[in-house]
Amino acid sequence: MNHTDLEAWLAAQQPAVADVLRHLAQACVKISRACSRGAIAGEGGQSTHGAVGEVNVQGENQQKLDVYSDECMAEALAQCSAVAGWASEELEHPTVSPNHATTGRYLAVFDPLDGSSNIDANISVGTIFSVLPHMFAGAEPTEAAFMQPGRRQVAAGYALYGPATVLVLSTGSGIEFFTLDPVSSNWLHTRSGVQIRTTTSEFAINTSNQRFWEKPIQRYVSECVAGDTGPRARNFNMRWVASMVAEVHRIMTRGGVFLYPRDTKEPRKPGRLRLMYEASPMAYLMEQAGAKAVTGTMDLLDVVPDTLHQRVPVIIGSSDEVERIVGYYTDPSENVSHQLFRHRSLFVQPHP
Ligand code: FDP
Repeated sequence: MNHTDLEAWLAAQQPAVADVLRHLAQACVKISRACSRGAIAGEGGQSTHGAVGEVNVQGENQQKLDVYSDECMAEALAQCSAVAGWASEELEHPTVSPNHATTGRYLAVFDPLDGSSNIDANISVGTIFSVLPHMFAGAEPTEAAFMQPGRRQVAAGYALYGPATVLVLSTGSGIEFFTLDPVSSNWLHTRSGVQIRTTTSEFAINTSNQRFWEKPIQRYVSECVAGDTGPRARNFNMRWVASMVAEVHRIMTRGGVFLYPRDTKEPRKPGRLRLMYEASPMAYLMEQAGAKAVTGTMDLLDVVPDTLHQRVPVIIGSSDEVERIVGYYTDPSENVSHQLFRHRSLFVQPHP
């Protein structure tokens, strides 16, 4: 079967946005190569496998591949004239482009290697990215320039480094899949206009946190687990890869719902996942595929960030299930203290 490639698709996009995506895709090829080489990755005796032995800005153990992936992304974006600056999960503050800070019209935000705590186990990981307009183009971007809700994204995507490397992109007109040809390093266009089915019998959540969940989530999951003996009157299946990109890609291909809700495990944190480079880009892609993405009490794309590394509750996937969960949040009998837990409240602390 003959496939067109990424360049052919980019040629039909807005040229500056296309240029940002081209550079991001090039970085993902390098990261993919390093991931696929596992313990033998690295050059000149410098392995890129294993832990760095330090914690990053998130308070998480940094892997050498996190650092390498971050470098690949920064190197690619520094060469892109459309990008004025970028922010990474791995760095506390944004980076101003060395050459294009006052000319670039866009900002990029990314998690260079999501799910990296899985890398030693050879489980799929990925890169997630978001492209925002630079609202003050002409001036060097400050941290404030990045504080935009996900609704403003002009493009978003992820690369999944699994058995095959897949790139999923949207510029606001639907979802495209590209598959990396490891021989030619070319991204081949493998699916267009992907839509997520509205119904599903598959959910993904880390049930070891069950005792910390809010009541609507307790209700939703217990009803799924009760299966055909409970109020849903049908059986559900559960999946948990513990690698968000892999979970989202499963939902893209066969439907499902993914939940990392607010919990009381660490009350200072309003969720586990980060808004700007995990939740927002994935929410944008979900909506582009006809699915839904919420915190429980509002659409994820409407959350206005307070800080770069802000965390947020995430409930995304097949629309029938997400709407049902939202219904549980609005049901007065569930007694959720929405007002105490708004996104811009005393209970929301900056990272970690
Ligand atoms: P990781 O820390 O390995 O980068 O980004 C956070 C994340 O992975 C997600 O990819 C994943 O869905 C989640 O954490 C896994 O959380 P648990 O450890 O609670 O399973």
